[in-house]
Amino acid sequence: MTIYAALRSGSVKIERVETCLVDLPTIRPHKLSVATMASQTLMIVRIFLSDGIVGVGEGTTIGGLSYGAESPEGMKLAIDTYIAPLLAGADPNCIQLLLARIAKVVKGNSFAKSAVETALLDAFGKRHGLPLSALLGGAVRKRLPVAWTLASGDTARDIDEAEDMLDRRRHRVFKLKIGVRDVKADIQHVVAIKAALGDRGAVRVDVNMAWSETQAAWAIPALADAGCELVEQPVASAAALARLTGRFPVALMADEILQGPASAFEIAKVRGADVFAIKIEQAGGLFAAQRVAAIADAAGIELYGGTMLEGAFSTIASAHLFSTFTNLQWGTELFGPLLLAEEILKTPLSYGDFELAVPDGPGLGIELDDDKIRRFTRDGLVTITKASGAT
Ligand code: MUC
Ligand code: MG
Repeated sequence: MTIYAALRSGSVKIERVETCLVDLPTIRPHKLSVATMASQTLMIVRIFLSDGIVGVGEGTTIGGLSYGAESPEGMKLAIDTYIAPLLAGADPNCIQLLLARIAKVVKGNSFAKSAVETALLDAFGKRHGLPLSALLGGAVRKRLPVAWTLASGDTARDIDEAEDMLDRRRHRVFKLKIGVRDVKADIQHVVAIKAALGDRGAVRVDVNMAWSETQAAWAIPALADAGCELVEQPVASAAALARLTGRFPVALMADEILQGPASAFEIAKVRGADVFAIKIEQAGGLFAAQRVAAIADAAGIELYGGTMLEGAFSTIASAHLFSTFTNLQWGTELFGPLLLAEEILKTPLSYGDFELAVPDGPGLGIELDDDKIRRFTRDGLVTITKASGAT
């Protein structure tokens, strides 16, 4: 008998797994150096248990395959074809055992795995009447500061948007997406926005790897002079980011190069960044993201709660995790649901006073609006009901 036999022994079983792709329009085009987004696709996974409980998880990326190696379509395929058959018939309480089983059979596919892990944790929390944060060790804060990304592609429009956010007390930290224009134009864009906002709004930039090392070395001092406080992933390579770190009076943050605990360890060994952007999907799930944060803490690297421009489910899964971090020096950017023009929850999330309230109900503590999801679902549901050899 293998260790996986325990997966068959519990009284509650996973009955079936459903996935769907939900296409939602954004409130305005969102312009990054890697893609311009007019819509966002959420890959929603639902795990149905024999006791009637349903766990929900989400996989999301940016611009199909423009940002990274996984697309929503690919996540759906990985779950339908390879992961769901490992879950069907198994005991949903054995989460670590299930994750180990999946890891053995499915290499990579971090985003798909994160969605499944979220759904398992949501179901577990619902059954035991505990919020997800409690399953991760317990919250140290109930509300999280949330930055907003200015990425309309137009300086004047970005300033108007920031003013509106300040007036409504929604956000006072602004991340500017740069790297599409030439470097001088990007610097002028940052200077103009910071000058308009003054001390009322903090300004950070995300270059999404668009610069060479020499462009970055030239631009970062000018950004610091303009009052920019953080530069996110200016260059593509970890080695170049490490060489740039510590040279300028501005913090440098790792995002794309941070692909789970092993990469976190490599970066931490050479103190190759001042800050880590923790993203649950990029890390390979909530537990892996927790390990990334532990490595950062041990290395004296500061933490930021990142987003893959996720919808409500991954946003709230991330919020539960970030609420447990003792150190969260740079706050979060969990604004993804606010970029979407359609509400998919029965009760919308609570943003206000520059923060997001972390729900305190069981599991994720949020409820999907099934009618809405049906309206925006792309190509129907896939249901896996048959157990395959998961022992
Ligand atoms: C990224 O690269 O950080 C986060 C905010 C945003 O606008 O894009 C994302 C991805
Ligand atoms: Mg980034």
